[in-house]
Amino acid sequence: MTTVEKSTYCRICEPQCGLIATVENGKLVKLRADKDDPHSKGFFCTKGVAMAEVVNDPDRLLTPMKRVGGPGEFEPCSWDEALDAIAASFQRLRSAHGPTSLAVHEGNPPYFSYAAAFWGKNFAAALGTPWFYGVNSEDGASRVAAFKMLYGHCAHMPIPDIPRTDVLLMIGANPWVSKMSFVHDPRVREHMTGVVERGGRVFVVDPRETQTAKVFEHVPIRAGQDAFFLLSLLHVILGEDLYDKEFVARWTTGFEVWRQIVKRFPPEATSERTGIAPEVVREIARTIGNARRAVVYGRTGTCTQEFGTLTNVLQDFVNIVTGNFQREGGWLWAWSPVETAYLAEKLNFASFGKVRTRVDNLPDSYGFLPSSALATEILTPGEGQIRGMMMIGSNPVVTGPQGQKLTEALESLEMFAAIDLYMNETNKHAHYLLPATTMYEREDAPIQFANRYMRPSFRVTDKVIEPMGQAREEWEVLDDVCKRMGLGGAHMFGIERWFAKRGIEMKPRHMADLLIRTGKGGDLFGLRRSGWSWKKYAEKAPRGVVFHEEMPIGSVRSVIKTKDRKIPMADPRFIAELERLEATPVEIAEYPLRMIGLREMNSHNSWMHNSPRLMPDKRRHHLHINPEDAAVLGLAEDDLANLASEGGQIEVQVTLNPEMIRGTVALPHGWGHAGGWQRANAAGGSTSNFLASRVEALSGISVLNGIPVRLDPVARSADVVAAAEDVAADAVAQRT
Ligand SMILES: Nc1nc2c(c(=O)[nH]1)N[C@H]1C(S)=C(S)[C@@H](COP(=O)(O)OP(=O)(O)OC[C@H]3O[C@@H](n4cnc5c(=O)[nH]c(N)nc54)[C@H](O)[C@@H]3O)O[C@H]1N2
Ligand SMILES: Nc1nc2c(c(=O)[nH]1)N[C@H]1C(S)=C(S)[C@@H](COP(=O)(O)OP(=O)(O)OC[C@H]3O[C@@H](n4cnc5c(=O)[nH]c(N)nc54)[C@H](O)[C@@H]3O)O[C@H]1N2
Ligand code: SF4
Ligand SMILES: [Mo]
Repeated sequence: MTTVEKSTYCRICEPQCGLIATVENGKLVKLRADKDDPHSKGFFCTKGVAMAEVVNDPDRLLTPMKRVGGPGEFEPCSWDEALDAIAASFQRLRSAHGPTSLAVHEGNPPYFSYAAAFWGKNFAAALGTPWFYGVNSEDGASRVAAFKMLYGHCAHMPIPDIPRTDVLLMIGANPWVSKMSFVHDPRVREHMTGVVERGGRVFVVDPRETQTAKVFEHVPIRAGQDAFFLLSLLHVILGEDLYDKEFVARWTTGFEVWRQIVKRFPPEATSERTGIAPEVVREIARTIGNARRAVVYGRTGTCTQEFGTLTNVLQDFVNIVTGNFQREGGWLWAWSPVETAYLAEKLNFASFGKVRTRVDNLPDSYGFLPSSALATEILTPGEGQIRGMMMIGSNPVVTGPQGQKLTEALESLEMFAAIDLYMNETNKHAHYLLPATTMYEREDAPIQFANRYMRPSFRVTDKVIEPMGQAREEWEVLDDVCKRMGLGGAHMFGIERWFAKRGIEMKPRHMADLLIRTGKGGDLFGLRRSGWSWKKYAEKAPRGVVFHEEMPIGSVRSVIKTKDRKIPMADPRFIAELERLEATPVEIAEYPLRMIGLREMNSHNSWMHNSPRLMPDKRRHHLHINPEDAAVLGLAEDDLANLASEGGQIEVQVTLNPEMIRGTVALPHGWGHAGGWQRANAAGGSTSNFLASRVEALSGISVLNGIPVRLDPVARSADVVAAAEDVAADAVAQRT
């Protein structure tokens, strides 16, 4: 038996922890933390280690499959048969109805492969369709919209300089579980506790007393009311002259408009909506305003909500008016050894509103159209109706809104092909399933993420094992389909496709090496002796390089790319959203509770639930509810209840959780499986997003947090009801 250990890195979530893979006779048998990795220094999590179970999962898709019956009824077929059929059908649709009859949908996991991330986009360009969909609409679309409107660009995003800040206001993020997002650093816990150790403060604004909130100062807030909290924060900062007048005068326009607006929002006027006491708001505002260095950071909790864009804008306003902008300890545009953001900006990849959906007129964001538009676009006749689709590693029936309606649309497609590790709840409706390699069966480099490292780092990895079964990399499959369609290959530009037809082609590795060598850390093809190339990383620094322990800071001017090089604070779209916010009622009588999500340590969106390590037999899906709310409804631990919103209805099992603020319930997403993953299917649960039906029109983001819901116990025996009434009476007695 031959056993080898190989250094590689995890690409499940954003920290990209260094791991050691143990390979026995060509089989990946174990993954463990790598304490010698200079970037992660031994940090890892259970999901990273459990990935070995996914790689070897007997339920994994390892041969191409062809649909032979109803949804989920497939039989193995050859690659040639599958690719020929897909290419012929796409070609037929393209000739008969034009390229806009085709669409591509890319999920989150393939975005973690640099080749799949770029070639997905290339594929759509080669087909000639503008319909490139993705899950950014369930993730960061509103943040992208806010950045685009404020700074004129979004490919290069600001990150919080936590290692050097004195005050961190974290809103709607839970890095103790998520490990942080839109910023990469495995050591984020240390950076955050470091703030407090240096005598600073960390506030965590969240409707739930999360794992992160427990470690720092928790500020409970009613779901979806963050904009009001931020307006009051700005009221105090501006009213008490705690802002940076010089910065505001030099770099912004429209400040005066907001100075007037926020006067209307003293903390006393918003506390009923937010649930935050006025003195708490004042305390946070003064702490930020008086700090030498402070930063506000929000993530999915404030992105995927009814006023996602406005909330993101207001978060940034706090960073802007306090001058904590492109300076130490503030909101920073990271230095990067590889300038992917520059390229993305130049090629207009990271666009916002460049394309709009045909029927609902929703914008693309970061180049991705919103999943919520898919069903309508497939079902509505007319020019540009989607008839053929390529789906690359996504599961919008579970992870996007109104999945129960999407299935019908998917069944009506003339050609639906999907590249995935599994048959999931979405691609079970496909005509062809194509097996993808996992991250350990391909080379990689974090090219697409390089601009967001908290401590600028870079590395490459070779594949750790050969592709399992007949699995292929996404880019190869996409390229092959294009070739079979006579398009030359999956390339962005006509000239590249022209050369490809003549055998001269840019492969992912060529592109990667070009980006590496011409970036700030690159060897400029020999001109910079100390610089790096792919080969040099692989040979001289297989665990990677940390370029800077402390982030170098560029100029303010370099990151504001609006025409007049100022931040337009009074963009009419912000003002219109504020009006809409003020006109929105707090309570909807029929739906008295608000539902939010709950990202679990041992789940990763919808795709890791088949791992025995992550999904032991006893693990269950629960709706988390404050015990007092439960008592009032007559619900006890593990009771079943109907959970309904204006978008749908599901059955849930409740768990009483005092971490929940009253009036807000939390349901983990990604459950309710019915795919080809046996353990995941057996785990039960229900799909939270069947209840999600609203979309924020400004950015196209789905509203997944703060959804108005009602909860009703399912009919139960008289005994149980009587007992529940006693509990409710006790709870009421205790309160009065
Ligand atoms: N274990 C695990 N880790 C993951 C993932 C996973 O599925 N599992 N997914 C990865 C992905 S794809 C992403 S994008 C990142 C996301 O990274 P994060 O955004 O940090 O992840 P969440 O845990 O969803 O944090 C959102 C927080 O917002 C809170 N929240 C909900 N509604 C509101 C609200 O109205 N106001 C406020 N202020 N807070 C609210 C929630 O209670 C929650 O604590 O995580 C990544 N990491
Ligand atoms: N209610 C609610 N809904 C949410 C969220 C939330 O917080 N609350 N979070 C949202 C967020 S932030 C995100 S990013 C989305 C994710 O949404 P999606 O990307 O749609 O879902 P995932 O579960 O991440 O995985 C999709 C598919 O990718 C496959 N896959 C895994 N690895 C690979 C690979 O290497 N190659 C290929 N081709 N396929 C692979 C998996 O088998 C799975 O079928 O979910 C969103 N949905
Ligand atoms: S934290 Fe994320 S990147 Fe690190 S091991 Fe866990 S899943 Fe992988
Ligand atoms: Mo995400």
